[in-house]
Amino acid sequence: GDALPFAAVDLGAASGRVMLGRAGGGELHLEEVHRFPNRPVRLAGTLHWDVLALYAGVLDGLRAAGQRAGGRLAGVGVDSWAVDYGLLDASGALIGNPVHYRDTRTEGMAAKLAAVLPAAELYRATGLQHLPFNTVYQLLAARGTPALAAARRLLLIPDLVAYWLTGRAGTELTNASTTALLDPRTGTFSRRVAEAAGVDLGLFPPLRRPGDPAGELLPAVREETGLTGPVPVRAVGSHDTASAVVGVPARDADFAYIATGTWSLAGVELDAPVLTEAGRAANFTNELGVDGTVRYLRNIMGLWLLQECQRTWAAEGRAYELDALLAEAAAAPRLRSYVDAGDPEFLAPGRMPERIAPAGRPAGRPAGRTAAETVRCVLDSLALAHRRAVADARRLSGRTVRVVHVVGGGARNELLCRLTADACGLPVVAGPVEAAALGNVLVQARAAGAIDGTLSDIRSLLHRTQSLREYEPGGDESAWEEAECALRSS
Ligand code: LFR
Repeated sequence: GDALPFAAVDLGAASGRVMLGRAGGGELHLEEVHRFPNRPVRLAGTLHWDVLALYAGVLDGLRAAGQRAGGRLAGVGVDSWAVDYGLLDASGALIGNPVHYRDTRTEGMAAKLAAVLPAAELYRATGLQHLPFNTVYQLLAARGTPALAAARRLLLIPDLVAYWLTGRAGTELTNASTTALLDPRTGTFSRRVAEAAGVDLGLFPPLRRPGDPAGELLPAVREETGLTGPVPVRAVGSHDTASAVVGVPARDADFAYIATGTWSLAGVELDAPVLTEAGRAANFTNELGVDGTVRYLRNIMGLWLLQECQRTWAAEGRAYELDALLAEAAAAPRLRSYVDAGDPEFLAPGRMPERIAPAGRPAGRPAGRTAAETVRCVLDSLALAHRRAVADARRLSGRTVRVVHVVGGGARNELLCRLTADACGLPVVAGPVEAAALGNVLVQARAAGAIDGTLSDIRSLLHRTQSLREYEPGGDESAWEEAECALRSS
């Protein structure tokens, strides 16, 4: 058939966007129709998401998408970062602003849960990498608060946005798998974990899978956005990383991926979870993907390190132009200093250049001083962490990896891609930058019948239609190996 227009709402930690994707008849085309900042707000000591500002951005974006598409859309899908949620009261109203996963309220919660459910058992039950902000720890921190007491429903962020658009509530599966309350083998909630954490599973509306219907735009929403006719909303991989992995333009099965943005999510796609103790020790996660797949990966701090440096410099009146900084960083010698880009020490916002410098002296090397040296330190550190995650993913899963796909915002960072190829000793295929939005559109398009096929057919379509860039590994891999050893023993 002909290509149909779908809107993909893709909310990232730094910005939200609404993309118009046209898919069908062998075609795939994506354009950005609206982008808006996502600015967290610290209020009364707690870091929040400004979720109504985000929702306003979504409405503006849907209006823009409708205008581009002649007033009619064949569907809407919503994805965002994972883990976080809003609470609704008995009338369906939002109770307070959702708390940001970088807030410190979860400090000490892992130990508290481990006292009733040992970490090894939690891992066997949920397969999730230990991250201090996993939903289960947030709910433990919220225990006994008036907000949680008044709550009748809990909606993960993309489900909350979809609820406002449609009036229908559901819990999308790929994102539910990031709560540390879901059993990845069965795709159902774990009563045992919920009981140990004192979580009322009744707060979660029924699970739905990517591709499932999720209602239609409410008449009031259509009016506000100028859209005509019924507009179906469909569940997609509502965890942005799940959509981004759909958007990997792989040609065969032997690939690793790194979904880059605020985070780097580096790993492989599997048919079944790997719940081994070795995987737990290596801090590998089993998140659920589209079509029954498992995203076996590690969370690495990602471009957050760079974004936060820039924010600090700008606040100090030294706003640098990113391209100039990157050019200077590219000319700097490699691996002069590096840090462990997986270290939770970098999780909280603030004073990032300072926090990066003191730790960046393994083996007695000097820390970066200029902004460009700091940037170089960050990118070398990310490449090192990518190398380690790809190697661990191979080792722990037994998967063959012949190529590394870098998708998301980092795919346009040439230095990062080149260093990643060098560090991994593997070719890197970079792009698409908007992999999450593409994955969102493609899952909708398939559910709507505009395209068909398996994930691998979808990926061939991506490979044919998207512009990609290849980086062959160069330089001496042993320098990376040495740095990795130095980091491990520091
Ligand atoms: C990336 C991401 C990661 C998740 C982190 C926090 O945008 O969704 O996958 O671990 O944000 O939600």
